[in-house]
Amino acid sequence: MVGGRYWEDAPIVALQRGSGAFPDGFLWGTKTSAYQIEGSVDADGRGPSIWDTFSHQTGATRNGDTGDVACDHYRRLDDDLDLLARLGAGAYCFSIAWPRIQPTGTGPANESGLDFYRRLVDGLLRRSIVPVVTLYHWDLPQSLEDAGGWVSRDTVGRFAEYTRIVAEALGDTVSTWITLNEPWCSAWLGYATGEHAPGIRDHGKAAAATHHLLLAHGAALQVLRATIPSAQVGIGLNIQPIRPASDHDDDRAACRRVDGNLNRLYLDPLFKGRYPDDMLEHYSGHAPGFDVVAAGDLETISRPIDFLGVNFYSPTTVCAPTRRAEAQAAGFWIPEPDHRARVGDLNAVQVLRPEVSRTQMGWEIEPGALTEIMVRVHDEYATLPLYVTENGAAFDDYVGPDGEIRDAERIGYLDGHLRAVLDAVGAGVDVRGYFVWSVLDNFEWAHGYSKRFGLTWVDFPSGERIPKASFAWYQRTVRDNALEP
Ligand code: GCO
Repeated sequence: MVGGRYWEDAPIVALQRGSGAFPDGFLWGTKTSAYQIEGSVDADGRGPSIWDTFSHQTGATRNGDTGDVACDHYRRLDDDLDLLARLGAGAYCFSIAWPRIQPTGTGPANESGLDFYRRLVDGLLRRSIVPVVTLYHWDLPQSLEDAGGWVSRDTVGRFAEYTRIVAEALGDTVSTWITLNEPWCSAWLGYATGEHAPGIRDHGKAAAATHHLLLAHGAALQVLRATIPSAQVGIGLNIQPIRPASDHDDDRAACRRVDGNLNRLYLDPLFKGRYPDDMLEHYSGHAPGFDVVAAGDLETISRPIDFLGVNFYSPTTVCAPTRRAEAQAAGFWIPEPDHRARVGDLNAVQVLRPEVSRTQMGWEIEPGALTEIMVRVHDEYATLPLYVTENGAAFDDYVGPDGEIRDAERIGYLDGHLRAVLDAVGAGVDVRGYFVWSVLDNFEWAHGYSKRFGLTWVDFPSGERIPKASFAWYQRTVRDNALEP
């Protein structure tokens, strides 16, 4: 809308606010991932992953930080399990490090690697916490990357093999499985922008990686169905509303491209069994791109899943690169250097609304956008159960002179997004649970240890854990199955 501010005229998802009470049986949880917390990267036969290699490259991460030690969770497992028990949330989602199970990504299982996860699962069950397993949260064995990584179709077969090993080892005790966490990040941050491991910058490879990741999801789903017939299986996607900075055709076209890359490129194959035509066309000039798609693949990818995991942090607004001046004149802020890397090759520029608060990551805080994306999945794709499998925020936390961490901003963020979940439930979306990212401050990928997302402060040099104010707040929320008024 030329001359106006898009968001002033934007439709607001205004639904009846209820009592703050959640449905009976609502699953409360927290989530972590292996490389971000475990450390002990050489212990008990673990092989190197692409994140070990990448984080040790000069300039790849903030401050040169690596996951070598991280939260030292591998060695502090029992204490962390006690911390989870103290929190009182009924579920905990963690990921399995593939290079602990198969150090080179193929061959027989490394039993001592499996033992760690057996101990973790047993420890959770003894504390009456439901384990939710993510099979892949970005730590591909380095040997597989050396053989082509997700650009190679062979990795799909390797992932199915790994899934079978884990399913056979944990199938008796784990019933909820997430095949992949955020395949968009693996493909586009890993192979297109190079911000993440393996640090490659090639859009054709990122497109091929997208397909192979989705195919790996489909292959793992088949293995899980065959090995654990009663398993509940889903995938975790980082989906979010994308808005145009104005009604101008060029901004709308930019918005559609970003939405295609981030949302439809994953939702369409999973739920409709096809890739969006505009995206196939967009990447047609890039090799190998979607030329890697073979007959039958989309049937494998679109086999029914039991739930969708929604990882949500923020919505995104974009304009066309030719319309930066108009966007600025309309009041948007365009960070310099802009965030174009995030939406590389899409001919779009991310813009920010100056009056909307942001987290320490620079991500706009708009809880209603979570309602919006869940309603969209429900209306446009499928009515299957949804879990918010990640939601949370990094803020500039610090330990006060009295030893307390008063992270009121995080409590506000979580409270707002949980109300957005209730709005989605009120709108008829079957939301079954919510997982906070994260229970501990941890290794935030390329940002190293500079971004703290935890309900618990981690003093990285000593490993000491100090629950923040948000920890106590989440304890109460979980206990009451309701938000405070
Ligand atoms: C992601 C990952 C997590 C992050 C979290 C905060 O979404 O990037 O799943 O590993 O740490 O989302 O950025």
